[in-house]
Amino acid sequence: MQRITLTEYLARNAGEAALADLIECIASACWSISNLVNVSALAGHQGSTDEINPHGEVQKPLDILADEVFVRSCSANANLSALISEEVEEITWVNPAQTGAYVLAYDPLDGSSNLDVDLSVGSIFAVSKLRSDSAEDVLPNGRNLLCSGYAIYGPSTMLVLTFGDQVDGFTLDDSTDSFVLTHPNMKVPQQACEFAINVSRQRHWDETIQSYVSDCLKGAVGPRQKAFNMRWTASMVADVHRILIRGGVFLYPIDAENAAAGGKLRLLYEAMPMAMIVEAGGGGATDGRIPLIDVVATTPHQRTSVILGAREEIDLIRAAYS
Ligand code: P6P
Repeated sequence: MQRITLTEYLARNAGEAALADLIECIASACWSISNLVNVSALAGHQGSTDEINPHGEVQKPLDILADEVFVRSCSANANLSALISEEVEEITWVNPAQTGAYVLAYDPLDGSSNLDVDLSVGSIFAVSKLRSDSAEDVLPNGRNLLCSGYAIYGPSTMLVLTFGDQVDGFTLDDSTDSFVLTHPNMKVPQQACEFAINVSRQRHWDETIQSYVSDCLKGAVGPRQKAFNMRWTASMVADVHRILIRGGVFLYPIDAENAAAGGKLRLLYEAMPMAMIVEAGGGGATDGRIPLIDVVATTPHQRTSVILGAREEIDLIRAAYS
């Protein structure tokens, strides 16, 4: 396969030079975070801090450092107006609100509870444009996202991107410190034989999820007439990446325990970017009722039910809900 770097790829596919520049800034942030993750135990960056994030979760040292890396790397982009970070309550304005300027919603280090046990973690991001000069218009609309992507910090560091029509994966080449196209045109297999859900929450699920998972567990003699495997890594990036590589379905539904908060996962910097990616890869993504990219954001840290992956599974679950 011809060696195509991220820079060469962006020159052909990003459309606007300013967008290509912002994605290069994001890639640079992910490269820095990859290095921080690799040496976290050596640098004393494991364990927890005394800080609490906007969701009442105890912050890991690298949650804070990764957010600082994103701000430092991306604020240099003159076309960027606002940052919406999982780790910061308020929206950060790095330039005045102006029509056409970029808004970056991101989770700087997703799944950080996996850091101390050396499992894969990641960063998730979505780029949109301000629709007016009004700061009130800052919350992205899923149908207008310009670019979504994630970095996964695992045995290799990868950057996976979409502009909406296809999904392309890049692997960090440590010998040149550049991202190289290794997974062009990633597709979610239409049929699944693997589901990802935190089964310890089973007693809180609604009837639809209870019966969906129960039918999967009945295997070849059950209504699905095939055996299912199960995976749960407690790192959305790792679960979604696996689904893009070998298929499956990921579920973090709203349930009786998290319903008051609106669910567990956050819309703007977890659900929506992953929904754009999975849909661009031929899969589906829903909150159970409507496509996730149609869920309207009213607050920066809004939560949602997330069900995404193989198109066949999503259609089945949506039909069951309706
Ligand atoms: P639980 C990580 O904290 C995260 O936001 C996602 O990456 C992951 O899918 C989920 O929460 C894990 O949640 O309840 O299984 O710990």
